[in-house]
Amino acid sequence: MRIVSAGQFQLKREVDYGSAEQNAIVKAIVSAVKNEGDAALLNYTEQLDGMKLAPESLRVTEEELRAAYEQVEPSFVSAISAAAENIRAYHSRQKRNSWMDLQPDGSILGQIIRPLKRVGVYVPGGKASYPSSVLMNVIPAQVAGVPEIVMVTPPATNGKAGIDPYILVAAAEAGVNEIYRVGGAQAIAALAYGTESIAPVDKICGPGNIYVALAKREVYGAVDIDSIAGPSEIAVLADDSADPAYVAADLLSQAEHDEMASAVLVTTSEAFANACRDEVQRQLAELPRREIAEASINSYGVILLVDSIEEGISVINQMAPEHFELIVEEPIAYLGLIENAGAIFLGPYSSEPVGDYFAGPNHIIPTNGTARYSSPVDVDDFIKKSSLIYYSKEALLTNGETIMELARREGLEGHARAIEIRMRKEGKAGNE
Ligand code: HSO
Ligand code: ZN
Repeated sequence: MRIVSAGQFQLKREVDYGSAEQNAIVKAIVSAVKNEGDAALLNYTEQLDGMKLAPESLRVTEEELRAAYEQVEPSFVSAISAAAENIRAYHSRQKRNSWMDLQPDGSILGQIIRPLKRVGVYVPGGKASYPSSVLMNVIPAQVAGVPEIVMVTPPATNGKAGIDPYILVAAAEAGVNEIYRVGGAQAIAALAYGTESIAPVDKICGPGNIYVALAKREVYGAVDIDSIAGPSEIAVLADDSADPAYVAADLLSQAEHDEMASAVLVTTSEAFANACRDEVQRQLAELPRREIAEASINSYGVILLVDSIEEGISVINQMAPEHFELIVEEPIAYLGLIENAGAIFLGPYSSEPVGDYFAGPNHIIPTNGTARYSSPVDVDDFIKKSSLIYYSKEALLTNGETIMELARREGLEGHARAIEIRMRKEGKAGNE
């Protein structure tokens, strides 16, 4: 890991918009499924996933779910259910209530909160097919009150025939209502437009490969989509009270996700910087996913030296990292200074995987600097709001002239007259 002074550092990775060819393929798949429904969906599933399915076999049955429970260790079932419970408890705190305010003039203003009716969650079939991410997408929707949560996933996970039983168990524990064995752009199109076998949804979320990402962009507007997550990022700000072995382990925990993941250490101590750098090398040598982690550390790993913790936080605020660990003597004292970070982990025991799996907050968090203006996935992503206006006669008569003034300023006489006709009737005509 390079050690540099904080001044010259800039982390920006390109977002992948796909090649012209990939975009063309996705457009063709999406429009075929939109126009031909199941026929195209099954065709692409045979062509691209090598699985010939009948429409009746698209949906995963209760029996298959029960069988999945037999195929996983009981310790996994209890771990995933404990995690689900924490995630549910945390997200329950985010629930919003509808509200109504009764005004003195008898009118009522309010906001009505409703869950989306039907949500689709995409679960990829490759290396990054994580049961924990199933929980993180599904539970907020469920807590929001979404009655129909649909999961789609390719008919084979990780090259093995069938859907990974760990994914199925996570889906069942999270409370998914329907599961279909379809993946890729064709699955996204089916969710967006519906087919004979899959009813259309209101929103699609969940990670996927470039074809899935492009398909989500393609169908956006017909449905809502989540934001497209980039490679994982961790930034640690530590002083020399921290244990270099802990910090190195945390940096590697994200580096192992992806060759393009980024792990950054910011520190006030040169001795600590050296110790961490050496420790990263030592631990890398022993890591099963060494190749990925090493590529990430070599390209995007860096140690930045700063003069003070305050300066370190200002570097962090500029980066707006997905995950930020603050491991200094009194981390709470600095909390007020942290402006841009998707998730904040304080102190030596809040290692990032605690958040990835278990504590309760969501692990789908804005990347690539977007924590400057956006937030982790939460219950709000699965609700919509309606404004409510009930104006009493008194309220209209009191405010009618003002409303007409604004309407006429905009040259919208029809608007003004809609008010005026009521004022007249009540004997309060405006300027004749
Ligand atoms: N750290 C990842 C989430 C994850 N970690 C899933 C383990 N499994 C999000 O950046
Ligand atoms: Zn992770």
